[in-house]
Amino acid sequence: MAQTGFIGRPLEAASRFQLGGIAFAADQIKTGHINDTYLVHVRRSEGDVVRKIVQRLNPHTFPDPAATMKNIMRVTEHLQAKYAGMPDASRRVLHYRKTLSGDVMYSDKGGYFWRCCDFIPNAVSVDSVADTRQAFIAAKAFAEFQCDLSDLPAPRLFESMRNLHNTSHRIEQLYRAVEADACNRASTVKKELESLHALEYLAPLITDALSEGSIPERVAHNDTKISNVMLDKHTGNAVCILDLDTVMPGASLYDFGDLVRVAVNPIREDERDLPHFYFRSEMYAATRDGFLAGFRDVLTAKERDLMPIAGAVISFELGMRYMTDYLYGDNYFRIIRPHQNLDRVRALIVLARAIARFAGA
Ligand code: GN1
Ligand code: MG
Repeated sequence: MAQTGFIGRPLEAASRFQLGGIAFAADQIKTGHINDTYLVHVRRSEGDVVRKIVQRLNPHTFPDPAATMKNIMRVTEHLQAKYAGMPDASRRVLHYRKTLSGDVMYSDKGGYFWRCCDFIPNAVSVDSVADTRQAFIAAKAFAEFQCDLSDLPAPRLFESMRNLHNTSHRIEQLYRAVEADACNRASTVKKELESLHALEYLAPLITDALSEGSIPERVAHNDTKISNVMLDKHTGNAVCILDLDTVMPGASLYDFGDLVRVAVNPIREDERDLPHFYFRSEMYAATRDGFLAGFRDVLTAKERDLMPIAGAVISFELGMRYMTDYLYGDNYFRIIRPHQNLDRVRALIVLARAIARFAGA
């Protein structure tokens, strides 16, 4: 599976970290739309082989990698201290490695930033939710993640991606993209734009509650798709939360909404055969129960009230983000075929409508 075209760079980057051996092979991991991720094999001086995850940050998404990485180090060190002495402590949270000069990132000749963390053994990551047990486990794990960070000492985390879940701001961005019409695509997506327009009433539901203070600000993960939780290979239980770039101040409902977006959807994010879509209500119930179990009694009544609609808000928002990217020519989200972003938009419109209908909104 080694990607020879890519192999030089991750190995070169890995060699800049304190790994106790020589990195000799790299495989690209192709999940994720933003960063470039590699599994690197390292032969240690003792003769055994260990695995590391080496990642190149996308500088367009994360314009201040040092601040993003500072957040990640604060979060992981907080969790490492919390889990110390517990069973499986070394797998429960990511451990980042320092460079030979003691930094948390290596900057290559092209100005790209790289980081390196330990590989989590005997665990798997899945792209879709197989059953209600898995939905429950993932939701509980992300809720516990938020809870375990609720006592993170000041200062407030840096906003590594401002307005990531500011849904009204996403509408403005979409309008600007339509106006710019950089690739002459706007006239071809009129129907989809109208469908998105009809969903705009969803935009203020979470962000306004947050800015008015009727729901609390919490440290949120902000990207809670199921592939971002590692599951134990044998038991299926949650082991470790991944993809910490967007961990920053947010709302419990951003994370819950994104969990619902993935769990209730039986088809792929970019599915073209939309008649196969149906709303998986049992997955919604399992996600809700897992999230409530992970939060125990911490969620406020207002947060609980907004839970049913949160998945529609996040699906609509992501639909607008994909549409914006499509109109500008597919520069943000990685695509592997033409019009993939538009297919994602169409699937998300169907999904947002179905969740809104379910929530009675
Ligand atoms: C992106 O690259 P990945 O898969 O971690 C995006 C999320 C979207 C997700 C949709 C930083 O996440 O916000 O929900 O795609 N991450 C960023 O699959 O924009
Ligand atoms: Mg992500």
